[in-house]
Formats: sequence, structure tokens, C-alpha cells
Amino acid sequence: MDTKQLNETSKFLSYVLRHEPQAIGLQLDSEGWADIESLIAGAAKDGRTLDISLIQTVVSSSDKKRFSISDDGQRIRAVQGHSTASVNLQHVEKEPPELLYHGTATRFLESILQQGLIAGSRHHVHLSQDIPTAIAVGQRYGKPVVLKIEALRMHQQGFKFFQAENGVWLTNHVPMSFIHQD
Ligand code: HQG
Repeated sequence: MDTKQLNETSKFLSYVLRHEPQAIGLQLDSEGWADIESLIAGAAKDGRTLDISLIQTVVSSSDKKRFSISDDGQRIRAVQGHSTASVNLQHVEKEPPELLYHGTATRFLESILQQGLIAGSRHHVHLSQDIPTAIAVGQRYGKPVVLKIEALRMHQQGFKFFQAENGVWLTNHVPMSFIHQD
């Protein structure tokens, strides 16, 4: 298994487990779980050869721990990042640290200044615990900029925060009054 094959498979799993399960006729339950045998069968119809050992390697080697496999080994899910309406993953609600970070691209700043941070097509706004991670997230869309979020103050004012299994922080909306650009 080479890195290219692992990356491609990881992208494919993100696509079907977060966004378009119907592309391969896959059913996700409300917690995002898919049956691994059905995933392999659906992928095969799409001309893609998956097997359990490739899937397990992608899951265990994912730098961001994007996926998890159920204890019985039968099911797989993405731990965050969904956009598909059929999934409503019940993340654990948690008090956030004083500051969290959001990496974005400079070209989005004008709109963010007007609307605050919005979830867009995903179910939540995604926040990072540290600046290097936020820079990497922002770089995906252009020249990165890191916004500092007063997460604890938001929480004290009633905004809910969740932490996904892989440590990514999630919230529904961040108004501009809690965002700093320094
Ligand atoms: C931006 C990756 C204009 C937001 C990452 C972001 C993350 C606005 C983009 C996870 C806006 C949405 C999520 C507003 C927010 N006006 N633009 N009002 N509010 N935006 O990909 O946070 O590798 O849906 O700044 O590491 O970039 O896939 O969200 O640039 O953890 O596992 O709209 O995805 O993880 O982009 O990334 P995304 P994100 P994976």
C-alpha cells in the first residue's frame, strides 16, 4: 500500500462518509455509521477496489484521525466534517478552553467580518486547538489567516461547544464580537 493509494482512499471515504453516501448507494445511520461490507460492495460497483485491510490502514494512519471503526469491527464512520442531512452526530458537549483558533483564507475575511463564522455546507464551524493546525486548515483555501476565538467567553454566554472524537472543536456560529485577528 503506497501513500498515494492511502490518500486517495481517505479522500473517497471522506466523500462517501461525510457528504455523498448515495453516490455508491450507501446508507448512513443518524450517527454516521455505515456497514463496512456495504461500503466495500458499493465502492466495487463504482469500480473501486476496497478491502478491510486497506480500510483499516487508512483509519489507523489518518493524520487527523478522521474515521473510526465500531468495536465489533462491522461499521465505520467519519468523526466530524459531515454535510449530509441524514446524519446528526451527537457530539459530546464540552466547555472549551479560553481560546480556540480558526484557520481560513484571507479572501474570506471580508465576508466573515460581516457574518461572523458560519458553518456553510458542513454541520458546524470547525475550530482548532492550536495555531499551526489552524494555519494548515486555512492553507487549503489560499493565503492562510488565523482568527482567534474567545471560546470560553462564548460558552459562558450560552453558546454550545462540542469536541469530536479526533479533538476538533465544533460550534454552530461564531459572531464577530468573539473573533480577533491579531
Ligand atoms: C469559511 C478539514 C465566508 C471558513 C479541516 C472556511 C477542518 C466563511 C470555509 C475541517 C464564513 C469553509 C473543516 C463567512 C466561514 N464568509 N467564508 N461568513 N464563515 N467561512 O472546509 O473549517 O482534512 O467547510 O473559514 O482540517 O476550512 O477534511 O471548513 O475556510 O478540520 O478532515 O468557509 O475540514 O479536515 O470550509 O475545515 P470548510 P474548514 P479534513
